[in-house]
Amino acid sequence: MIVDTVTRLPLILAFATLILALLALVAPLPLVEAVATDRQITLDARSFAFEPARVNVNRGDRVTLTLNATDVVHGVYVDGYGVNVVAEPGKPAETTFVADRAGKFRFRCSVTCGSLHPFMIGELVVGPNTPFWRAIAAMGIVTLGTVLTLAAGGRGEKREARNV
Ligand SMILES: [Cu+2]
Repeated sequence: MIVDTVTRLPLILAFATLILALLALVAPLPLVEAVATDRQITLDARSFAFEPARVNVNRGDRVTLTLNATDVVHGVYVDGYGVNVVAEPGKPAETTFVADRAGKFRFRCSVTCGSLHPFMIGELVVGPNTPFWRAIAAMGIVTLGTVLTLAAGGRGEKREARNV
């Protein structure tokens, strides 16, 4: 019985590794909310562009968006989030929201500011954040599991050789 367990150890370890790796990939992770941080994003708006035109945050982040109009009155409306803020030149305006949905969201000027106003757009990218760390965790578990499996296999063979 003991010998059985010893010879099966590599198989058991390999199986346990697989289960743990799968868990790391799919298990609900309460840490996600804890990792969320406060983000200060400053958008400079001028006719007819935002600077930066692309904003990256992670899901769960508390985003404080400061709009800075550099020439005329501009606004920023974030699709999908319903966030809208309007700033007069020299008077930055800010709003705070939680980026609770992952994906790409268009943001656009919400004040008709001139001929190219409809093209005054940018993109908010809310990254899911966790898949990267889950992949790293799964890889670590697989590596550790492989090392343990090989070590156990080696020991089992030695034991078998001694028994002969
Ligand atoms: Cu505008």
